Amino acid sequence: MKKSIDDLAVFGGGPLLEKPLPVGQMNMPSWEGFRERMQGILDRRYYTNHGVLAQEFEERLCGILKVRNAVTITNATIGISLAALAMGMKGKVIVPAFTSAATAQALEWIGLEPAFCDVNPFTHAVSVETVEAALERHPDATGVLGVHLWGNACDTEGLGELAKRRGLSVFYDAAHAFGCTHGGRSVGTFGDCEIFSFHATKVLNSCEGGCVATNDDDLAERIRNLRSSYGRRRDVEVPVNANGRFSEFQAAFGLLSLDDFEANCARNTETLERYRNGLGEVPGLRMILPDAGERHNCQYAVFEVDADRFGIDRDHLADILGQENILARKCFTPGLHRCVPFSRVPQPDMPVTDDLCRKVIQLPSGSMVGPRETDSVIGLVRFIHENAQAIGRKA
Ligand code: T4K
Repeated sequence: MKKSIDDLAVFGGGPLLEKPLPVGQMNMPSWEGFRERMQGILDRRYYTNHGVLAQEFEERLCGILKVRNAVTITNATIGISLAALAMGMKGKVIVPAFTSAATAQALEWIGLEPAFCDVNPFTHAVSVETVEAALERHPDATGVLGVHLWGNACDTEGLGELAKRRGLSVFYDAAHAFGCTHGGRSVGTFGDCEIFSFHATKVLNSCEGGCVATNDDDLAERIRNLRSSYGRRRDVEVPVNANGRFSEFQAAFGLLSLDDFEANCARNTETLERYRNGLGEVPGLRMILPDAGERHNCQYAVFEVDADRFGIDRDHLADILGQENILARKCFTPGLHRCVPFSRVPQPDMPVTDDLCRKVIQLPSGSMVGPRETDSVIGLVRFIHENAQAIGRKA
């Protein structure tokens, strides 16, 4: 650990860690399991088109999510696009400005207009109030795409009631929330459908990949028909044909990742607990905790940095950590209302989103982050806080 601020890499010292420590899960299967699954694919000479592994994966997903249909898709971005197409959405869709660019861009790709709303400062997610405020600006909106940020579900009851009252469709970007519950009920069963991501940085990893979960059989069938001519159960009419196929290689990786899922969640839970014990009381840091009493994948270690109380601002903190090979992520900067192509038209103020874009930092977690690495990050963040004034003077 650093003895003085002169030891910080940002001032010319050696980095704390030898190799970069990324944010994200990076859960990899065992070589033996991988080889066995790959051999099966080569033996069958069947690589894609909703093969036996994709079918097995979908069945297991349905069991875990407690949902009738889990339609696997190339990735979550394509999943959102195909789901919205299959739902027959038109015109404007209310979507939070504080989320991954993929959420809104998936709508833009299919000609829908993302109409941004602000988020709740405590949960970072959309709420009935923030959606209602956006509906005042966009009374012609036809639907709401909520995002279960950091694995904590939105107020699905409130949003469901609002949607019913206003005749809106509601669906959810659940890219962060695989294996989580809300009120004891599995995420994957809310709204018209929910879309998960199985990117390498997510707790369930099929390299790239995702699925659309829904209890609406007709909607699922339209998504299957959109996804590919293979894997359909019934032939139903869809507006255009797409390719959102999920390959056997993705399914193999996903199945192996499912085998490790419980252990990965347990490790994540320990890491978050360690961060909470080590950083929970540091002035100017607020940790975003998993919702109490819910099942949670605990995949994200997310904090808000209050520059005045912590001593330096989030950007400076991320820069110092980066030089020490701790790759913290500044989420999701800038807000989507300030990003091209959306910023080309006048956008309303999103004060909470703008504030979070200045404050929110994601610290490393996942399979590359054991107790030793977590303690290194904690020790360094505490050191930076304790020496913030001196660092500020020297910078
Ligand atoms: N909705 C939400 C709310 C989302 O957060 C996302 C994606 C989506 C929708 C769309 O889901 P997908 O269409 O991707 O299924 C990353 C991820 O690519 C993306 O999945 C994620 N959210 C987004 C927030 O972050 P990048 O491009 O900034 O990260 P990337 O891929 O460069 O990886 C981050 C770090 O991990 C790097 O330091 C390198 C390291 N890494 C990455 C990969 C892929 C590895 O060490 N090994 C690897 O295999 O977007």
